[in-house]
Amino acid sequence: MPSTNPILVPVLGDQLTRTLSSLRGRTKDDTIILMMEVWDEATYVKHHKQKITLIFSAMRHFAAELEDAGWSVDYVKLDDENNAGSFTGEVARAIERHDPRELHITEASEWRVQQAIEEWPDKFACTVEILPDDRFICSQSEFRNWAEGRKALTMEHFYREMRKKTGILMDENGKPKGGEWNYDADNREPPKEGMDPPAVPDFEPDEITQEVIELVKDRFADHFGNLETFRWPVTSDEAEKAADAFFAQRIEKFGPYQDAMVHGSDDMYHSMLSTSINLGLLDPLELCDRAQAAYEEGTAPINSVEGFIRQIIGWREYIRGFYWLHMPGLESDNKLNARRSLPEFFWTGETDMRCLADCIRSTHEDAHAHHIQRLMVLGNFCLIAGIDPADVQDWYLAVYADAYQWVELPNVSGMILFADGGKLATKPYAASGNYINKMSDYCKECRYSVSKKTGENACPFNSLYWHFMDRNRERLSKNHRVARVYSTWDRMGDEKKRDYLETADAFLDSLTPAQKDWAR
Ligand code: FAD
Ligand code: DLZ
Ligand code: SF4
Repeated sequence: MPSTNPILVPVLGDQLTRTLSSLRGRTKDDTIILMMEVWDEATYVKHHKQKITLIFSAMRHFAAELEDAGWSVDYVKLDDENNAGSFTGEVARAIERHDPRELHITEASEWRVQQAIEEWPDKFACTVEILPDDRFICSQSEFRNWAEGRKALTMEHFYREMRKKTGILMDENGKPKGGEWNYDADNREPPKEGMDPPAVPDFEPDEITQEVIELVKDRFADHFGNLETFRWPVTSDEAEKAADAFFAQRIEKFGPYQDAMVHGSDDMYHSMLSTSINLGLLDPLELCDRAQAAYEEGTAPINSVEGFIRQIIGWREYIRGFYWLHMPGLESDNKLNARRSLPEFFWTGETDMRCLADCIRSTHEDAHAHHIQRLMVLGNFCLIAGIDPADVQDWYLAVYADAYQWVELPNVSGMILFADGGKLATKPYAASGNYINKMSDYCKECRYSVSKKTGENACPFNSLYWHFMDRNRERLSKNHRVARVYSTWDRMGDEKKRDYLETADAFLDSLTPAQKDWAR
């Protein structure tokens, strides 16, 4: 007699799609789907209030959709009596409740959680099957094979492989559509005076979201972030509407203004879809197909379409492959020996540096900042001020609604901090105030002067840049992409050099370190 006991399928907070590998092929009459709000996940860093709200609300909506479609869902709320507080503890309790014959789970996106799951076969009496997460285009083993034997893991090379694999933006002769693989050179326009990008759709919190907002206000009162402005899509229908708006109104200018920064604006022509993609509410390949269709229908130019597709099948896939290739270990890399604590102003926004204050404001209000704000303002500051990678990782992981360690860590450790010693980037993305001035409207109303190099009123990025170069000379001067910078430094007179270093030291001494318990 075949067992009539059910199959238990735990679905994690970022696995909210019916096409998930653990749900495919399951039948409604012998499956119990388990979803768990647990204290450990909500507090391993002190996530932004909007991030917790987004994940719990999206989980509750997904559970309701599954139930409406006839699935049995065992949903454990954070405040349920006896909630064990961890995935393993809750799965153990669910096994007691349902006595399943098997447990099927799609692998976790994060190493920490996957480690816990891998202990389940020994811990639990039922058979445990761990399935690959095939929502990604490139599997972990495919990325390992691609990386093997390569001296440098150049994203552009990986990206071209993904273009060939998917056929996206490829013509019938196997050549890139439009003639080029990459149109980045056309995508570096500074903001135009008076530009007015169409608004990103807002999704009013419904009853389910309101209930979660009350829970978060009550239980996570000391976490960073504003809840009044919560407007993220929490269902796949809402996420599709957000994607519709992007393809109808903003993709056309996505490319040229991808790197532009405007005070008061963290969306510009960006898609604002990362939260939905990472949760599973949107399929990344479908988005690329829609972008390609926009090019073919003539509603968006090739540089915008290729730029968007490169972020998804290039950067996003590369980052995920890179994470699994280098974990564990990436989280403790500190190859530039950066030891300074994160400044308090990262949590309060109280700094006279107008660019940083604006990026921290949007991070607080929206749990979002766009890529160049994360990379060239916040990230560049952390790099050249020598902030400890552990502090920076905790901050980025906590404050962004789209942050999971698999995507945050390679971006922080590899892309902004060079803490991995150059596994991801060929050189540190260090820049003076000049770059920010060129690509934004921040500087003209800043209390610091971007054209001043040294002294109290000089833009701190200018002196920090040289301080960074000087203190890392031994490590960086052998890098041929940086060597030229040292020739410039060496040509400066001793007095000028001393001015730079003293200005930077005075600025660094003025920073108040953050209270440690903000993040943890
Ligand atoms: P768009 O500009 O519209 O880009 C389209 C999509 O491309 C994004 O939705 C995202 O899915 C993908 N994408 C673009 N760049 C990257 C990248 N570098 N890595 C991975 N995916 C990318 N993205 C996250 O999803 N989660 C994070 O925790 C995260 N942390 C970051 C930390 C740092 C230091 C930096 C520099 C970047 C980080 N990013 C992260 C990447 C990027 O900044 C965000 O994906 C983007 O800002 C989200 O807004 P959007 O959806 O409007 O993106
Ligand atoms: C980020 C997060 C938070 C805040 N809370 C939960 C939760 O209570 N339950 C859950 O299933 N997932 C949560 N997540 C997301 C997880 O940390 C993440 O989805 C995966 O575990 C990735 O490995
Ligand atoms: Fe930022 Fe410097 Fe410009 Fe001020 S002057 S906004 S600190 S880059």
